[in-house]
Amino acid sequence: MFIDEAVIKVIAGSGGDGCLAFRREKYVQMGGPYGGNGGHGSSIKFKVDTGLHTLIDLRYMKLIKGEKGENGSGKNQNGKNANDIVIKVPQGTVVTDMDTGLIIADMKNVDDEVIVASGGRGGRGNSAFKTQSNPCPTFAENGEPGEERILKIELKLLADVGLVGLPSVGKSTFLSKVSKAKPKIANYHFTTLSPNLGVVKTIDNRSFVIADLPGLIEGASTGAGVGDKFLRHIERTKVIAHIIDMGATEGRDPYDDFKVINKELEDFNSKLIKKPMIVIANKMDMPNAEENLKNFKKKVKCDVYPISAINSDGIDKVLIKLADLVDSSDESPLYEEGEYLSHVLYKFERTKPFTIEKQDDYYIIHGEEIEKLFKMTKFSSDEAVLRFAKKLRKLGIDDELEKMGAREGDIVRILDFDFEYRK
Ligand SMILES: Nc1nc2c(ncn2[C@@H]2O[C@H](COP(=O)(O)OP(=O)(O)OP(=O)(O)O)[C@@H](O)[C@H]2O)c(=O)[nH]1
Ligand SMILES: [Mg+2]
Repeated sequence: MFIDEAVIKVIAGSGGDGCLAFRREKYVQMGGPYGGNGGHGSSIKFKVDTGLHTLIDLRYMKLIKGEKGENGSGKNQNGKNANDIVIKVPQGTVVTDMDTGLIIADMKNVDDEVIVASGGRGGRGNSAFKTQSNPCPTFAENGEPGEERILKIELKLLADVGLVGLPSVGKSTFLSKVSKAKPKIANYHFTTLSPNLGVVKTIDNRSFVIADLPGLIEGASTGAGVGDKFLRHIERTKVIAHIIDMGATEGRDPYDDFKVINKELEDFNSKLIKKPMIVIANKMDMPNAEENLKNFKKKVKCDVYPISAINSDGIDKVLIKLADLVDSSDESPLYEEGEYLSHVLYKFERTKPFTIEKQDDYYIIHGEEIEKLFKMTKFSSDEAVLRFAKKLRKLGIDDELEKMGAREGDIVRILDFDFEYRK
């Protein structure tokens, strides 16, 4: 199984801060709260794009960061939401949270779209906290932090293009020049004994997967040479690239080669020769190649691309054509039932809101929820501090501290903030 893989850190945008403001108008007696809410931070989404076939672009992205929502402002104006960030991924992509090892997205459908890190909600401005018993609150919230994750992104690769041809025509050489794959290359037959896959990127930034297959010979469809087991791979590729030794380095006629291979493909499965196919005329650096090509072209109808794989000549044009054919292929589904990497999806559950650790006279409070609450508190007034303290009590932190034997004056720490414990 060939798997393309990328690791990316994603940080969704935090919400905009709520605003703390008061009405100050000439003839309005009791000012009153006037601060608007912050906007939502950008979430990071993955969306299937059926035009993508590999993770090559994602491999270059190390960090994807969302934008912060706009802060609220006076006159009860709410901040704007930040736009979500949408990253396109190929169909069949599986996303795992590295910290927990759990799969958070399994994107097998053409229209799948998944939030992989949620943006924070906007903090509320002081207007939002107005109640009958507290008509003029003197506190507002900061925006909620965006989710942060390190993601492993995987895609099971199936070849889009299969390279076929007689032994030693240069299939592996071609693959080695168009991808990072390093197949064995040698001037004897059957150098390649099992398929090699490579990810190709065209000069116009498209990518697809190419498979270099063991050489075929006459009778391959009935078991000659390395046999027919690799012809099955070709059944599943969208496009066939047929490589021919136009230099005739082994003394054969290139057109005979062409016929031999086509016959094997047809005998194995008549659907194979109906697939989109191009002919790659390789070894054009050989002295008699031009002459051979001229004669060959007179006899065949399909597109012929002259190249010299060894010198990397003519390769860009071939790749563009292959990408066009892959893109326009309507063959689907490419995966057979049960072939995806996984189907088990996991939803994040709320973790324990806090834990308390005692170190000397310090009580250190950890926990995603409590840290979030801390970050969202603007310690701008006594009322804000009081409200935070009330929330700690509500979460059961006071009770827990008391159980652990905390006494008046002991220091309680959350993130980088210390405060005294009071009953
Ligand atoms: N002159 C010339 N030689 C080439 C070119 N491309 C490949 N060769 C040579 O042809 C021989 C066979 O190349 P491979 O890439 O191993 O051929 P293959 O089609 O993968 O062969 P099998 O794996 O045995 O089926 C090697 O000696 C290569 O150096 C080319 O463009 N010009
Ligand atoms: Mg080979």
